[in-house]
Amino acid sequence: MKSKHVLFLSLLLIQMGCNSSTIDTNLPVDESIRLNQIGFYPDQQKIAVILDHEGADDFVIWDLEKEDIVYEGKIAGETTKTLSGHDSRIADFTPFTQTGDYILVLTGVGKSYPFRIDSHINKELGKASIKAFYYQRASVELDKSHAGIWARPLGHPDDQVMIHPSAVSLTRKAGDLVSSPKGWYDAGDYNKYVVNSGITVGTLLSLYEDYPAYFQKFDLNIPESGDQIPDLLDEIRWNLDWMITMQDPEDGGVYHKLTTAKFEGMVEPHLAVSQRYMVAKSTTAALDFAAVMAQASRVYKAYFPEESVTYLKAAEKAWNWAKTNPDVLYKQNEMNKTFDPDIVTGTYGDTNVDDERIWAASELFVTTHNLTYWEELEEADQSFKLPSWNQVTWLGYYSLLRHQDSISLLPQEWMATLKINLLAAARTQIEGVGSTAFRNPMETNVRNFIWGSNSVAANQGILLLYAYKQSNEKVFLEGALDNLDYILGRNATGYSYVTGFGSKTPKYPHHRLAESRPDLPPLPGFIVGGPNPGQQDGCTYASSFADESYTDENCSYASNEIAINWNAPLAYLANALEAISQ
Ligand code: G3I
Ligand code: 9MR
Repeated sequence: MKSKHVLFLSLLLIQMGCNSSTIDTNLPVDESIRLNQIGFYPDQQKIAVILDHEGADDFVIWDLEKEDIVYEGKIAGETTKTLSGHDSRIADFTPFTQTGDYILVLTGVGKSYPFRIDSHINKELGKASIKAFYYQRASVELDKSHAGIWARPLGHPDDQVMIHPSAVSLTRKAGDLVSSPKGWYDAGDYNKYVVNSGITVGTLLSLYEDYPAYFQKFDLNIPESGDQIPDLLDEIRWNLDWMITMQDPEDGGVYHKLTTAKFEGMVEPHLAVSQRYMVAKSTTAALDFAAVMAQASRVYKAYFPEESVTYLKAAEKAWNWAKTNPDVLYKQNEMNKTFDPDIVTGTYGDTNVDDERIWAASELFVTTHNLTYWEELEEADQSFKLPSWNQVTWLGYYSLLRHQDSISLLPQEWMATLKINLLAAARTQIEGVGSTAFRNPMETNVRNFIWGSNSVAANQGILLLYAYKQSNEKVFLEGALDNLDYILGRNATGYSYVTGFGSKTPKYPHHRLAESRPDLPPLPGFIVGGPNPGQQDGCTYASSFADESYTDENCSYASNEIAINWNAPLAYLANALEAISQ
């Protein structure tokens, strides 16, 4: 240890009134200091939450390179209670703006995990959150040059997918084989579900549409890197190539999912070889498909004009199918009474298709300007609803707002209402944040803690970024940063919930790709589901409080699984913040 460092620690210990012989000069990390474990932008807010430790009021920021104190601060006086009853106070060091690597030292207590202040603080996270999709690719070998230690043989060619009796049509009998390769594995399991792919692709395409310039030079080191197309669009195409095969070419209907009958074991993809099935068409799948294909049609037009036409035709065909089949819901339990074999994998069942219809109509309208689609929207519910796989209204409305200049034929009043509702929801989102224990929109309502709650945090961040874009009010940008701070460590468990990003990160995610290779660190860049008091997996949790209902155990699919629809909003949040900060 450098002599200056020893001197600092000695001075600190004297200042703390401690006997240096009773304290190790390597101060321990104290987990009651909760902060973003990646770090902060120089000119933005920087706060840590300190739990308990009454009487410890002083803190310093210690520069790890200079080995020096660079900032001294006092913890704010007001105390808030966490859900489980801890006292929470705030250490605010926003005025400190110097780039570098630091720890926060709470005098007399201990130090925080390290963090960085940097004008590109979320760049690597942003990339990794999209590279994660490459790791989820089906039907392809991942080679060393792109996947490094996570290289693996080809799994799930999906060129012999069996038509399940629930999916029979005039031209496809039960037992027929069809080809439906590529796509991303949905989550910790290896199945592919159209509904969940829908919101995932929609969120990623919107990220591109919102910040196209940022993605022009954005190298993901994927096999397509170096071609004429932005890497983000190359990666999304891997899934679009699969999605388009989920449409029955005969009638335009879209199968709900491509799946094994039961979940596979915790084995590598090339060893997970059970028969895969095309299962039941559904209205939700058709409309989500229509929305995605309509959006893809305009996004890829400049790069692949022919595919752009194909995408739009596919979208219109799916839309028309949904028109004549408006309420074909996916009900797995009922289906299993009629058809063999039983299908017991993810359901993504949804009893309301109004939001899927709004999303599809919005995307089709933006792409075609055809007033038929506007007619579907004219009377539609315009109230704000945070996007999730079963609530996609605002994926469509975000698109309408993004393209408001090119769709000026819509009644101004109707568009104005959308904007008003967006801003009001964003304001509600940040209202009360100041009195929550972790200074976060998540904690303003205990109902935010559902299965996949971390994606609620990310989607809240997206809402706030749209509000920021529409209004330029900095308070919304700050709210979005609060959401990312929450995800990366300023929360009730002290985890940074993204694998490989931060000091205390998930090591045992419910993720077959990772669990089947326990010799390797978990694949990086994946956000886990997060606190979920439902605890439906029956694993052992250390706490039953909503915001602490998380366990870093392989068994915990209800709190520690990964999923594409959770990574997409993380990717949006991290990359949009980078794009905005450039
Ligand atoms: O709709 C009700 C709502 O009315 C109620 O207030 C709320 C209270 O918790 O529950 C809501 O239902 C929940 C539903 O998600 C919608 O959010 C269910 O309790 C909850 O069990 C359900 O969890 C879903 C889970 O599958 C089980 O079906 C998750 O959203 C969904 O992300 C997850 O997805 C799985 C796939 O099936 C398979 N692949 C992995 C993937 C991730 O775990
Ligand atoms: O591994 C499955 C995970 O991807 C799903 O999200 C979860 C809920 O549908 O189910 C997991 O599979 C479990 C199954 O439901 C019950 N038996 C144990 C399986 C995990 O080991």
